[in-house]
Amino acid sequence: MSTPTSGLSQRVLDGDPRALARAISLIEDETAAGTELIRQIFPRTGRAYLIGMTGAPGSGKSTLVDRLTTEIRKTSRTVGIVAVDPTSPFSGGAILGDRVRMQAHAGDAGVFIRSMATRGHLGGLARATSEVALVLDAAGKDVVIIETVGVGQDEVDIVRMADVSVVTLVPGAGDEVQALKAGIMEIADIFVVNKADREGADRTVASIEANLSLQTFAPGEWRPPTLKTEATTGRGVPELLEAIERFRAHTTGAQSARRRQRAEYRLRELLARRFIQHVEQRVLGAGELDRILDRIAAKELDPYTAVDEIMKRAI
Ligand SMILES: Nc1nc2c(ncn2[C@@H]2O[C@H](COP(=O)(O)OP(=O)(O)OP(=O)(O)O)[C@@H](O)[C@H]2O)c(=O)[nH]1
Ligand SMILES: [Mg+2]
Repeated sequence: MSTPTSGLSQRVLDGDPRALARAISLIEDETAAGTELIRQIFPRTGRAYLIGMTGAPGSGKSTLVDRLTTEIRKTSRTVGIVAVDPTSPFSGGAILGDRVRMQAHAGDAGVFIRSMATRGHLGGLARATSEVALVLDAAGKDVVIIETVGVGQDEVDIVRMADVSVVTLVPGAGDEVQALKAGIMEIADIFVVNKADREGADRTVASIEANLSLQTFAPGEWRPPTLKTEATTGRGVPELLEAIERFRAHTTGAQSARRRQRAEYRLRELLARRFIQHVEQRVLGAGELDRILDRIAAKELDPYTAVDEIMKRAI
């Protein structure tokens, strides 16, 4: 193929870090070249193991990801990291912070780190993140870690796309267990109480366990373990990697179903987006959407009737 990205795709497949950075920017900016790139690399994806790491802001996710990466590198496997920067629209502090915290791997060619701002991805952050994960996968990274703050639906969707979801809490977070999005609690495959050097770690573990005991697990079904870590010193991190490996072994049979689910989610999301784009660009006339909205606001039109009419014209 002689599309402009094919050279780039090849360099991505070769694992060239500059090409990776460029490819990720194309995806982040939602360009046609980014889409073309995904098309080209897609057949070469599916080898990487995706670890989703989520939890409250400041709970130590980045520090933990850094330590976990060190642990994974001991087994010579390569690692790609995507840190989704939750807060700052201008990417200042948090991203800089991630860089500093993950500096241990700065000179390691087996590790690629990228931060992504949430800006510009309204509703599409999960898609952009999953596409970045595809790029790192295609580039041959054995493990891809996605770090995101567990605050919203987008984040739940991101972590749902991973092969394993790790949820991080901190001591004194008895209330936080309640406060954390129910969705996040439900998707956890492994719980981590980080900052275990602090007072109250055991109480937090107990409150997670109490929460888990309300659920029933079928015989042979995975019951999320709760581990204590101290990311700053690395204590408990080998055990975290062990738990991840245990989960992986336990779910090899179910992995393809989980990935199929992921593919379904992606397909539906993409289809919905394309359809809405089609309606906006080809079906509705200029300013028509606004006029429909005005009529809905004025209660002259209900949204169901509006959608029925648009559907009739679109199909
Ligand atoms: N005492 C203690 N501090 C920790 C531990 N792990 C991380 N920290 C500190 O907690 C702060 C936040 O750590 P980060 O790794 O940036 O946390 P994060 O969850 O990635 O933060 P955001 O991405 O901003 O949500 C830093 O100052 C870390 O040094 C720990 O085990 N014990
Ligand atoms: Mg972080």
